[in-house]
Amino acid sequence: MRNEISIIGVPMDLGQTRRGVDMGPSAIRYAGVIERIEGIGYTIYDEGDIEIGPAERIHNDPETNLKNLKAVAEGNEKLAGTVDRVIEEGRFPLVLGGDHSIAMGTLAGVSKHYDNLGVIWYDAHGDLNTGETSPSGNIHGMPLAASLGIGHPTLTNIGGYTPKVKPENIVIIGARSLDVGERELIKERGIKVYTMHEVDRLGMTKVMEEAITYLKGRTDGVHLSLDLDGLDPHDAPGVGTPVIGGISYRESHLAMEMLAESGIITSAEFVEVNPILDERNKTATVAVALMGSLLGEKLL
Ligand code: HAR
Ligand code: MN
Ligand code: MN
Ligand code: MN
Repeated sequence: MRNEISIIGVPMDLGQTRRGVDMGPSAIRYAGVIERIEGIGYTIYDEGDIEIGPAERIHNDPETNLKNLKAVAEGNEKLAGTVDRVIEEGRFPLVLGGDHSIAMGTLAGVSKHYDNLGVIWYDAHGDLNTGETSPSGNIHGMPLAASLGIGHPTLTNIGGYTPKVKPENIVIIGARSLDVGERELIKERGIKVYTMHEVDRLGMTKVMEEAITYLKGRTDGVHLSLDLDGLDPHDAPGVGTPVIGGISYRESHLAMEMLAESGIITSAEFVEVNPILDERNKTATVAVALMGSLLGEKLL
C-alpha cells in the first residue's frame, strides 16, 4: 500500500431521494478518520470536498428514468478529475460518500491507471440497473452497470471513456436485494457474486480467500467500493436503503483485515453514510473502523 493517502469527500445526495447522505463526508471526518489513519502511520492529504451542484428543477425525466442526471454526471466528472490527479501524484485515493452514484466518478479516475482493474462491490444491492430496468430512477442503483459501459451515455462516458471495468473483474459481496434486470445482467455477463447465502454457507473467511485469489490472478489493481448498507442495519443503521440480514461488523472487519493482508487494494470508497438516519454517528464510526482495518491497523 502507498504510504500517502488522499481523502476526498463527495457530498452527493442526488443519486437517490433521501436527503442527508450529503453530510456523510463530514460525519466520517467527525468520527475521526484522519486521526485514525494517521495513527497507523500514513501521511494524510485532505483534498476537501468535491463541489456538487444543485439538482435540476424537473429532476425526474420520464423519458430516461434518470433522476438528476445532469447534476449527478457533473459531480462525477469533477470527482474523476480529482481521483486521477491524486493517483498521478502517487497517493492512495480514499473517497468518502455521499450516495453510491459517486462510484462512477471514482472508477473513471482510477481505471485509466490500470490495464485490468478489479472491483470489489460490498453492498446489499447490485447497483446494476439502467434507466430501463430501475424501479426507482435513482442513479445510485446504477453505478456498477454504468462502469461496465451499460446504460445512458452521459453516465457510461464519465471521464471521457468507457468501460471502466470488465464483468469478469468484478466480485460482489453481500447482495440480498437484486432487481430482475440486475439478475439477468449478472447471469448474462458472468459476474461473480457472493450473496448473503454464500456468506452464511461458506463463512466470510472462505468468501474473502476465494475473492482475493480470483482477483489476484486476473487484475493489476483492485478498487474496494463499500456501501455501508452491505452491513446489517443493526451495525450500520444510518443508510438510506437498509436491508435486513446483512454482513455483521465482525465479518466486515475480518474482510477488511484479509484485504489488508492480501495487499491487493489500490483505492477505496465508503458510501451511503446518512447521519440524519443514523444513531449517534454509529455508521460513520463503523466506516472509520473498517477503514482502519483495511489500511492495516493492528491490535498488537
Ligand atoms: N435496486 C434499487 C434501485 O435501483 C435499490 C438501490 C439501492 N440503493 C443503494 N445502492 N443504496 O446500493 O432503485
Ligand atoms: Mn450501493
Ligand atoms: Mn446498497
Ligand atoms: Mn480482527
